[in-house]
Amino acid sequence: MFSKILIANRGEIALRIIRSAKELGLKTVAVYSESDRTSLHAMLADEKFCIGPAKAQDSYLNVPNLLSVAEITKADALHPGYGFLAENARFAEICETSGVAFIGPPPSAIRLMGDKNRARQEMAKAKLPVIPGSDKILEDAAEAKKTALKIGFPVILKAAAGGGGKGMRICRHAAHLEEQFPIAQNEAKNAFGDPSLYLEKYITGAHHIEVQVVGDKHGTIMTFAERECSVQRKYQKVIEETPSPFVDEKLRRKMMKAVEDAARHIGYQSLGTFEFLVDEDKKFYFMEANTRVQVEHPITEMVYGINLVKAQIRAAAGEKLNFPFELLPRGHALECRINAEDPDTFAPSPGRIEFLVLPGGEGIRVDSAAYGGWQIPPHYDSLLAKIIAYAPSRFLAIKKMQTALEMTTIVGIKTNIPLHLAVLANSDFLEGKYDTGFLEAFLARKNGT
Ligand code: MV4
Repeated sequence: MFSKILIANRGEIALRIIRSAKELGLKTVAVYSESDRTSLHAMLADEKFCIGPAKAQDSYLNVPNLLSVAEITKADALHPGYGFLAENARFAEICETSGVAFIGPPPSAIRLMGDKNRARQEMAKAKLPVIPGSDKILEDAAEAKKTALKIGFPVILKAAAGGGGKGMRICRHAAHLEEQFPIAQNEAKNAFGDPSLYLEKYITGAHHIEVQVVGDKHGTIMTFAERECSVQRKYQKVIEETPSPFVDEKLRRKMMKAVEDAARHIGYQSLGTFEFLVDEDKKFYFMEANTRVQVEHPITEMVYGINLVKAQIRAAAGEKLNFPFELLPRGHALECRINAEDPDTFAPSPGRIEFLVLPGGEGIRVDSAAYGGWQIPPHYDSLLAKIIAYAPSRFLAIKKMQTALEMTTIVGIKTNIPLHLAVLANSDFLEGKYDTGFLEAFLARKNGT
């Protein structure tokens, strides 16, 4: 096992990692930017180092500074969390060659999955169903049109270097596609430094369903029951739940087995998430795989009664994955992402938290780095807290979440709690009848458009 972990992140995920490291008996090193001096992650680690100015490019993404801190503190491992450098294959390589274990999959796996088009081709070879589309990078608009006419409209243009919805374009007919192609190419080049685009059939009314996997260095692969992530706005997840009200036992087994086989095919190690679209006929299609811990991992932890970050650290240290009980999901878990934002306009709402009361009690888990009196810096994402509710049934988990949200008090900034309460009171949501089109339609109705 390692002796000291450097946490190359901030916010709730940094605390999440510090907690797990402490439970494993490991020392922790926090890094923080000049605007994060008063952040909890810096206060709760055993050691802390300022690594640069507020801008992430100068601090949390500053590789030389991170490696200097690892060297000074003699940290033998680095946990990247999510975002920042978590899916940077080059960074993972640099860590390894500097003698610091990167807590994540091997650089080759990060690189493969980071190229969304290559990942798609490789997963098709591993017998995962993929969405019909181009089998290579599209050279120009004419080639895109030819491919689209073959598979039929609507289609979606995706950036090979993108992922998570960034730089995507839905095109409903040929003229639209020809017009959007150069714009999307330019956008991809500006955002990711790579203009490469591929194309897929656009699936309407689908569910966004993902399967958690964890692998060790001895060839053990474990998969977990799905997370339903269809409640999204602008490709940002808002509410996640497990199990999905849409997935039956037969589909669940099929998806878990398919992911297990695919992960084994590429020799996957560490935590990972395979994202799928599931259509109305319950056919599932691989979309992309994430090679990091995800924001929504706690709902899986709740229904399985395990700690995925501890498993991730132990696997990175070369331990064989074993749990002292059979891994079977029980009950139902929901996560609401509480953002510091205006619930109507979605504009970020940084500022000072004047007064804070977070919920608690049996079955409620709160992952947050917020505290009363904390000044939220405006430089980072707006995730303020994750409220996770666990109960024996979906109905009871929703009731518990509603109660928790009502008993939360955040003064000084705006949050999206009113939006969560409105969704949880919606009859379609309560009946479990929602897909990827749900939130957009819900918001349009709410605003009377
Ligand atoms: C799609 C899709 C339909 N067809 N691809 C969004 C996030 C990224 N991981 C992939 N995403 C999607 N890709 C094809 N071929 C639907 C989504 C999607 C979505 C689209 C519109 C509104 C909400 C959505 C929520 C989840 C996924």
